[in-house]
Amino acid sequence: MPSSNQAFVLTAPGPAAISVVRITGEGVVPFLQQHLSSTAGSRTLVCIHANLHDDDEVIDDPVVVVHENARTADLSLHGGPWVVKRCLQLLAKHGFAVHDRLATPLPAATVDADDAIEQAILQLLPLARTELAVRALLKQIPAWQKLSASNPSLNQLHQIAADSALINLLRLPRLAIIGPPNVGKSTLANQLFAQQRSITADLPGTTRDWVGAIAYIDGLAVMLIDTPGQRRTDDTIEHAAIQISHRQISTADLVLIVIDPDTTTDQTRQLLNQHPAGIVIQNKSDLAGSCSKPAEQHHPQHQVLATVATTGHGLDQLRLTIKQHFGCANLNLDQPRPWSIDHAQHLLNLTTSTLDITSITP
Ligand SMILES: Nc1nc2c(ncn2[C@@H]2O[C@H](COP(=O)(O)OP(=O)(O)OP(=O)(O)O)[C@@H](O)[C@H]2O)c(=O)[nH]1
Ligand SMILES: [Mg+2]
Repeated sequence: MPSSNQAFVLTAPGPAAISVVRITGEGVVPFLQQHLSSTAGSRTLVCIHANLHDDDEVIDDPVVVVHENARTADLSLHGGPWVVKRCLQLLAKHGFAVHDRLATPLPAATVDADDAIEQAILQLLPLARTELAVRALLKQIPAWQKLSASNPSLNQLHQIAADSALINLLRLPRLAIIGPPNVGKSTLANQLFAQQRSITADLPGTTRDWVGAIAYIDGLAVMLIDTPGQRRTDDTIEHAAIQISHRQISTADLVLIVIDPDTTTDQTRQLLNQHPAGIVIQNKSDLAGSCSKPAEQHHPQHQVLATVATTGHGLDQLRLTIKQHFGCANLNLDQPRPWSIDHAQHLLNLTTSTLDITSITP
Protein backbone atom coordinates (compact mmCIF):
# COMPACT_ATOMS: atom_id res chain seq x y z
CA MET A 1 0.00 0.00 0.00
CA PRO A 2 1.55 3.39 -0.94
CA SER A 3 2.53 5.50 2.06
CA SER A 4 0.79 8.57 0.59
CA ASN A 5 -2.51 7.24 1.94
CA GLN A 6 -3.95 9.57 4.56
CA ALA A 7 -6.96 9.62 6.86
CA PHE A 8 -8.25 12.86 8.38
CA VAL A 9 -10.97 13.22 10.99
CA LEU A 10 -12.75 16.30 9.63
CA THR A 11 -15.15 16.74 12.55
CA ALA A 12 -14.34 17.95 16.07
CA PRO A 13 -13.30 15.37 18.68
CA GLY A 14 -15.87 14.03 21.14
CA PRO A 15 -19.24 12.31 20.89
CA ALA A 16 -21.49 13.60 18.11
CA ALA A 17 -24.28 12.42 15.84
CA ILE A 18 -21.90 12.09 12.91
CA SER A 19 -18.12 12.00 12.50
CA VAL A 20 -16.61 12.43 9.07
CA VAL A 21 -13.36 10.74 8.13
CA ARG A 22 -11.75 11.68 4.83
CA ILE A 23 -9.40 9.17 3.24
CA THR A 24 -7.11 10.04 0.36
CA GLY A 25 -4.58 8.23 -1.82
CA GLU A 26 -4.25 5.26 -4.15
CA GLY A 27 -5.39 2.99 -1.35
CA VAL A 28 -8.92 4.43 -1.16
CA VAL A 29 -10.60 2.12 -3.68
CA PRO A 30 -8.88 -1.10 -2.50
CA PHE A 31 -9.83 -0.22 1.09
CA LEU A 32 -13.48 0.34 0.17
CA GLN A 33 -13.54 -2.82 -1.93
CA GLN A 34 -12.33 -4.88 0.96
CA HIS A 35 -14.29 -3.34 3.80
CA LEU A 36 -17.64 -2.10 2.49
CA SER A 37 -20.43 -4.66 2.27
CA SER A 38 -21.91 -3.72 -1.08
CA THR A 39 -21.00 -2.28 -4.46
CA ALA A 40 -17.72 -1.01 -3.09
CA GLY A 41 -14.90 -0.07 -5.36
CA SER A 42 -16.79 0.80 -8.49
CA ARG A 43 -15.08 3.88 -9.89
CA THR A 44 -18.39 5.21 -11.05
CA LEU A 45 -19.75 5.25 -7.52
CA VAL A 46 -20.50 8.61 -5.97
CA CYS A 47 -22.44 7.87 -2.79
CA ILE A 48 -23.09 4.59 -1.02
CA HIS A 49 -24.62 3.46 2.26
CA ALA A 50 -23.16 0.15 3.37
CA ASN A 51 -21.69 -1.74 6.27
CA LEU A 52 -18.07 -1.06 7.14
CA HIS A 53 -16.56 -4.28 8.40
CA ASP A 54 -13.30 -5.84 9.47
CA ASP A 55 -13.70 -9.46 8.37
CA ASP A 56 -16.80 -10.65 10.23
CA GLU A 57 -17.02 -7.71 12.59
CA VAL A 58 -19.37 -4.93 11.48
CA ILE A 59 -18.02 -1.58 12.70
CA ASP A 60 -20.71 0.81 11.41
CA ASP A 61 -22.97 1.57 8.45
CA PRO A 62 -21.49 4.83 7.11
CA VAL A 63 -22.57 6.87 4.14
CA VAL A 64 -19.53 7.00 1.88
CA VAL A 65 -19.04 9.65 -0.78
CA VAL A 66 -16.33 8.81 -3.29
CA HIS A 67 -14.94 11.85 -5.10
CA GLU A 68 -14.69 11.85 -8.89
CA ASN A 69 -10.97 11.13 -8.98
CA ALA A 70 -11.52 7.97 -6.85
CA ARG A 71 -8.52 9.03 -4.74
CA THR A 72 -10.65 10.66 -2.05
CA ALA A 73 -13.64 9.41 -0.07
CA ASP A 74 -15.55 10.83 2.89
CA LEU A 75 -16.90 8.34 5.40
CA SER A 76 -19.78 9.75 7.45
CA LEU A 77 -19.70 7.49 10.48
CA HIS A 78 -21.98 7.47 13.48
CA GLY A 79 -20.16 9.74 15.90
CA GLY A 80 -19.58 7.60 18.97
CA PRO A 81 -15.90 7.62 19.97
CA TRP A 82 -15.55 3.82 19.68
CA VAL A 83 -16.80 3.74 16.07
CA VAL A 84 -14.39 6.47 15.03
CA LYS A 85 -11.48 4.86 16.88
CA ARG A 86 -12.18 1.43 15.40
CA CYS A 87 -12.45 2.85 11.87
CA LEU A 88 -9.14 4.69 12.30
CA GLN A 89 -7.50 1.49 13.60
CA LEU A 90 -8.66 -0.32 10.49
CA LEU A 91 -7.33 2.45 8.25
CA ALA A 92 -3.99 2.44 10.11
CA LYS A 93 -3.78 -1.33 9.59
CA HIS A 94 -4.06 -0.61 5.85
CA GLY A 95 -1.18 1.83 5.93
CA PHE A 96 -3.19 5.07 6.11
CA ALA A 97 -1.45 7.81 8.11
CA VAL A 98 -4.13 8.93 10.57
CA HIS A 99 -4.63 12.60 11.52
CA ASP A 100 -7.28 12.78 14.24
CA ARG A 101 -6.66 16.37 15.41
CA LEU A 102 -6.45 18.92 12.63
CA ALA A 103 -4.59 22.18 13.12
CA THR A 104 -5.27 25.34 11.15
CA PRO A 105 -4.46 26.07 8.41
CA LEU A 106 -6.17 22.78 7.59
CA PRO A 107 -4.17 20.26 5.54
CA ALA A 108 -4.66 20.90 1.81
CA ALA A 109 -6.23 17.45 1.31
CA THR A 110 -9.13 18.29 3.64
CA VAL A 111 -10.62 21.09 1.53
CA ASP A 112 -12.12 21.01 -1.95
CA ALA A 113 -11.01 24.07 -3.91
CA ASP A 114 -10.86 25.08 -7.56
CA ASP A 115 -7.73 27.21 -7.42
CA ALA A 116 -4.85 28.26 -5.18
CA ILE A 117 -6.68 31.24 -3.68
CA GLU A 118 -9.78 29.26 -2.76
CA GLN A 119 -7.53 26.54 -1.39
CA ALA A 120 -5.70 28.95 0.93
CA ILE A 121 -8.94 30.58 2.09
CA LEU A 122 -10.76 27.34 2.85
CA GLN A 123 -7.78 26.06 4.83
CA LEU A 124 -8.19 29.10 7.12
CA LEU A 125 -11.98 29.09 7.39
CA PRO A 126 -12.11 27.43 10.87
CA LEU A 127 -10.24 30.45 12.26
CA ALA A 128 -13.14 32.76 11.38
CA ARG A 129 -15.10 33.00 14.66
CA THR A 130 -17.55 35.73 13.70
CA GLU A 131 -19.82 36.50 10.78
CA LEU A 132 -17.61 39.46 9.90
CA ALA A 133 -14.53 37.22 9.80
CA VAL A 134 -16.30 34.60 7.66
CA ARG A 135 -17.54 37.21 5.19
CA ALA A 136 -14.21 39.04 5.09
CA LEU A 137 -12.36 35.79 4.43
CA LEU A 138 -14.68 34.38 1.76
CA LYS A 139 -14.77 37.72 -0.07
CA GLN A 140 -11.03 37.32 -0.57
CA ILE A 141 -11.64 34.61 -3.16
CA PRO A 142 -13.24 36.92 -5.77
CA ALA A 143 -11.10 39.87 -4.63
CA TRP A 144 -7.80 38.10 -5.30
CA GLN A 145 -9.07 36.38 -8.45
CA LYS A 146 -10.02 39.80 -9.83
CA LEU A 147 -6.74 41.36 -8.76
CA SER A 148 -4.58 38.60 -10.21
CA ALA A 149 -6.45 38.91 -13.52
CA SER A 150 -5.73 42.64 -13.63
CA ASN A 151 -1.92 42.43 -13.63
CA PRO A 152 -1.32 44.34 -10.40
CA SER A 153 1.88 46.30 -10.03
CA LEU A 154 4.43 45.28 -7.41
CA ASN A 155 3.79 48.58 -5.68
CA GLN A 156 0.08 47.76 -5.43
CA LEU A 157 0.88 44.36 -3.91
CA HIS A 158 3.32 45.83 -1.45
CA GLN A 159 0.66 48.31 -0.33
CA ILE A 160 -1.84 45.50 0.13
CA ALA A 161 0.71 43.70 2.31
CA ALA A 162 0.46 46.50 4.89
CA ASP A 163 -3.24 45.85 5.53
CA SER A 164 -3.52 43.74 8.69
CA ALA A 165 -7.33 43.79 9.10
CA LEU A 166 -7.99 40.23 7.98
CA ILE A 167 -4.96 38.88 9.82
CA ASN A 168 -6.35 40.45 13.00
CA LEU A 169 -9.84 39.12 12.36
CA LEU A 170 -8.42 35.60 12.24
CA ARG A 171 -5.65 35.56 14.82
CA LEU A 172 -7.42 36.44 18.10
CA PRO A 173 -5.37 39.50 19.16
CA ARG A 174 -4.59 39.74 22.88
CA LEU A 175 -6.00 42.69 24.77
CA ALA A 176 -5.09 43.30 28.43
CA ILE A 177 -7.03 45.51 30.85
CA ILE A 178 -4.67 46.97 33.41
CA GLY A 179 -4.66 49.70 36.02
CA PRO A 180 -4.68 50.44 39.75
CA PRO A 181 -7.04 48.52 42.08
CA ASN A 182 -10.75 49.28 42.26
CA VAL A 183 -10.95 51.53 39.18
CA GLY A 184 -13.54 49.28 37.46
CA LYS A 185 -11.32 47.04 35.30
CA SER A 186 -13.39 43.91 35.88
CA THR A 187 -16.68 45.77 35.45
CA LEU A 188 -15.38 47.04 32.11
CA ALA A 189 -14.12 43.56 31.16
CA ASN A 190 -17.54 42.08 31.90
CA GLN A 191 -19.12 44.65 29.59
CA LEU A 192 -16.76 43.57 26.82
CA PHE A 193 -17.24 39.87 27.60
CA ALA A 194 -21.00 40.60 27.55
CA GLN A 195 -21.32 38.45 30.69
CA GLN A 196 -20.33 38.40 34.37
CA ARG A 197 -17.01 36.67 33.76
CA SER A 198 -14.93 38.53 36.39
CA ILE A 199 -15.94 39.08 40.00
CA THR A 200 -16.36 42.78 40.83
CA ALA A 201 -16.61 44.46 44.24
CA ASP A 202 -15.98 47.82 45.82
CA LEU A 203 -12.84 46.46 47.40
CA PRO A 204 -9.27 46.91 46.12
CA GLY A 205 -7.65 43.55 45.31
CA THR A 206 -10.87 41.82 44.18
CA THR A 207 -9.31 40.25 41.07
CA ARG A 208 -6.50 37.90 42.02
CA ASP A 209 -5.70 35.51 39.18
CA TRP A 210 -5.93 37.10 35.76
CA VAL A 211 -9.05 36.11 33.79
CA GLY A 212 -8.82 35.44 30.04
CA ALA A 213 -11.66 34.67 27.66
CA ILE A 214 -12.76 35.48 24.14
CA ALA A 215 -14.66 38.73 23.75
CA TYR A 216 -16.46 39.67 20.56
CA ILE A 217 -15.98 43.33 19.73
CA ASP A 218 -18.56 43.95 16.99
CA GLY A 219 -17.26 41.09 14.84
CA LEU A 220 -13.64 41.19 15.99
CA ALA A 221 -12.81 38.25 18.28
CA VAL A 222 -10.09 39.08 20.83
CA MET A 223 -8.55 37.28 23.80
CA LEU A 224 -9.45 39.70 26.58
CA ILE A 225 -7.42 39.52 29.76
CA ASP A 226 -8.62 41.13 33.00
CA THR A 227 -5.72 41.58 35.41
CA PRO A 228 -5.42 42.24 39.15
CA GLY A 229 -5.01 45.87 40.20
CA GLN A 230 -1.34 46.83 40.03
CA ARG A 231 -0.12 47.99 43.46
CA ARG A 232 2.54 47.31 46.09
CA THR A 233 1.15 44.88 48.62
CA ASP A 234 2.27 42.79 51.61
CA ASP A 235 -0.26 40.09 50.73
CA THR A 236 1.93 37.33 49.26
CA ILE A 237 -0.86 35.75 47.23
CA GLU A 238 -1.92 39.06 45.68
CA HIS A 239 1.74 39.90 45.04
CA ALA A 240 2.25 36.56 43.25
CA ALA A 241 -0.93 37.10 41.19
CA ILE A 242 0.28 40.58 40.15
CA GLN A 243 3.67 39.16 39.11
CA ILE A 244 2.03 36.41 37.04
CA SER A 245 -0.21 38.97 35.33
CA HIS A 246 2.89 40.87 34.11
CA ARG A 247 3.60 38.11 31.60
CA GLN A 248 0.07 38.39 30.23
CA ILE A 249 0.42 42.14 29.98
CA SER A 250 3.81 41.97 28.25
CA THR A 251 2.46 39.71 25.50
CA ALA A 252 -0.66 41.79 24.84
CA ASP A 253 -1.16 43.39 21.42
CA LEU A 254 -3.09 46.24 22.99
CA VAL A 255 -3.30 47.45 26.57
CA LEU A 256 -6.31 49.29 28.00
CA ILE A 257 -5.07 51.37 30.93
CA VAL A 258 -8.02 52.03 33.22
CA ILE A 259 -7.56 54.93 35.59
CA ASP A 260 -9.50 57.00 38.02
CA PRO A 261 -10.27 60.38 36.42
CA ASP A 262 -9.49 62.33 39.60
CA THR A 263 -6.38 60.71 40.98
CA THR A 264 -3.08 60.24 39.18
CA THR A 265 -0.74 58.36 41.47
CA ASP A 266 2.92 57.56 40.87
CA GLN A 267 1.87 54.04 40.04
CA THR A 268 -0.60 55.25 37.42
CA ARG A 269 2.08 57.48 35.91
CA GLN A 270 4.42 54.49 35.78
CA LEU A 271 1.81 52.41 33.95
CA LEU A 272 1.26 55.22 31.45
CA ASN A 273 5.01 55.49 30.81
CA GLN A 274 5.34 51.73 30.42
CA HIS A 275 2.56 51.57 27.83
CA PRO A 276 2.84 54.60 25.56
CA ALA A 277 0.72 52.90 22.88
CA GLY A 278 -2.05 51.89 25.29
CA ILE A 279 -5.53 53.37 25.29
CA VAL A 280 -6.29 55.27 28.49
CA ILE A 281 -9.77 54.79 29.91
CA GLN A 282 -10.98 57.25 32.49
CA ASN A 283 -13.61 55.06 34.08
CA LYS A 284 -16.08 56.16 36.74
CA SER A 285 -16.44 59.36 34.79
CA ASP A 286 -19.87 59.68 36.45
CA LEU A 287 -18.03 60.35 39.70
CA ALA A 288 -15.41 62.71 38.23
CA GLY A 289 -15.09 65.81 40.39
CA SER A 290 -15.38 69.35 39.08
CA CYS A 291 -11.62 69.71 39.44
CA SER A 292 -10.91 67.04 36.83
CA LYS A 293 -9.22 68.41 33.75
CA PRO A 294 -9.96 67.40 30.17
CA ALA A 295 -8.40 64.02 29.53
CA GLU A 296 -5.82 65.22 26.98
CA GLN A 297 -4.27 67.57 29.53
CA HIS A 298 -3.46 64.65 31.79
CA HIS A 299 -2.18 62.25 29.15
CA PRO A 300 -1.14 64.11 26.03
CA GLN A 301 0.60 61.13 24.40
CA HIS A 302 -2.26 58.67 24.85
CA GLN A 303 -5.62 58.25 23.22
CA VAL A 304 -8.09 58.84 26.08
CA LEU A 305 -11.70 57.72 26.45
CA ALA A 306 -14.20 58.27 29.25
CA THR A 307 -16.47 55.44 30.39
CA VAL A 308 -18.96 54.47 33.05
CA ALA A 309 -18.50 50.71 33.15
CA THR A 310 -21.52 50.14 35.41
CA THR A 311 -23.95 51.66 32.87
CA GLY A 312 -22.08 50.97 29.63
CA HIS A 313 -21.66 54.66 28.85
CA GLY A 314 -18.71 55.17 26.46
CA LEU A 315 -18.51 51.47 25.62
CA ASP A 316 -19.59 51.90 21.98
CA GLN A 317 -16.77 54.38 21.47
CA LEU A 318 -14.35 51.99 23.18
CA ARG A 319 -15.40 49.09 20.93
CA LEU A 320 -14.97 51.28 17.86
CA THR A 321 -11.54 52.44 19.05
CA ILE A 322 -10.43 48.83 19.58
CA LYS A 323 -11.61 47.87 16.10
CA GLN A 324 -9.86 50.91 14.64
CA HIS A 325 -6.65 49.94 16.42
CA PHE A 326 -6.72 46.56 14.66
CA GLY A 327 -7.70 48.10 11.31
CA CYS A 328 -11.10 46.39 11.33
CA ALA A 329 -13.51 49.33 11.50
CA ASN A 330 -15.61 50.09 8.41
CA LEU A 331 -13.95 47.44 6.28
CA ASN A 332 -14.44 47.36 2.55
CA LEU A 333 -14.72 43.59 2.23
CA ASP A 334 -14.17 43.65 -1.55
CA GLN A 335 -10.58 44.78 -1.15
CA PRO A 336 -7.86 42.13 -1.45
CA ARG A 337 -5.80 41.83 1.74
CA PRO A 338 -3.33 39.36 3.23
CA TRP A 339 -4.85 36.61 5.37
CA SER A 340 -1.77 35.71 7.40
CA ILE A 341 1.56 37.20 8.42
CA ASP A 342 3.25 34.70 6.07
CA HIS A 343 1.06 35.88 3.23
CA ALA A 344 1.88 39.55 3.92
CA GLN A 345 5.59 38.70 3.98
CA HIS A 346 5.24 36.71 0.76
CA LEU A 347 3.67 39.73 -0.96
CA LEU A 348 6.51 41.96 0.26
CA ASN A 349 9.07 39.47 -1.07
CA LEU A 350 7.59 39.38 -4.57
CA THR A 351 10.02 40.79 -7.11
CA THR A 352 8.19 40.26 -10.37
CA SER A 353 5.01 41.88 -11.53
CA THR A 354 4.05 39.02 -13.86
CA LEU A 355 1.82 37.25 -11.39
CA ASP A 356 -0.55 34.39 -11.73
CA ILE A 357 -3.00 33.08 -9.21
CA THR A 358 -0.51 30.70 -7.62
CA SER A 359 2.28 33.23 -7.16
CA ILE A 360 0.25 35.49 -4.88
CA THR A 361 -0.22 32.78 -2.25
CA PRO A 362 2.63 31.73 0.04
N1 LIG B 1 -19.84 54.80 39.92
C1 LIG B 1 -19.17 53.90 39.24
N2 LIG B 1 -18.81 52.75 39.84
C2 LIG B 1 -18.11 51.84 39.11
C3 LIG B 1 -17.79 52.06 37.76
N3 LIG B 1 -17.11 50.98 37.31
C4 LIG B 1 -17.01 50.12 38.33
N4 LIG B 1 -17.60 50.62 39.42
C5 LIG B 1 -17.68 50.02 40.77
O1 LIG B 1 -16.38 50.07 41.31
C6 LIG B 1 -16.15 48.93 42.15
C7 LIG B 1 -14.88 48.23 41.71
O2 LIG B 1 -15.08 47.67 40.43
P1 LIG B 1 -14.19 46.46 39.89
O3 LIG B 1 -14.61 46.24 38.48
O4 LIG B 1 -14.23 45.30 40.81
O5 LIG B 1 -12.75 47.14 39.95
P2 LIG B 1 -11.33 46.48 39.58
O6 LIG B 1 -10.51 47.57 38.97
O7 LIG B 1 -11.51 45.25 38.79
O8 LIG B 1 -10.76 46.15 41.02
P3 LIG B 1 -9.58 45.12 41.42
O9 LIG B 1 -9.88 43.80 40.81
O10 LIG B 1 -9.67 45.10 42.91
O11 LIG B 1 -8.31 45.72 40.96
C8 LIG B 1 -17.39 48.05 42.01
O12 LIG B 1 -18.23 48.33 43.12
C9 LIG B 1 -18.05 48.55 40.75
O13 LIG B 1 -19.45 48.37 40.72
C10 LIG B 1 -18.19 53.29 37.14
O14 LIG B 1 -17.93 53.58 35.98
N5 LIG B 1 -18.89 54.18 37.95
MG1 LIG C 1 -10.94 43.32 39.14
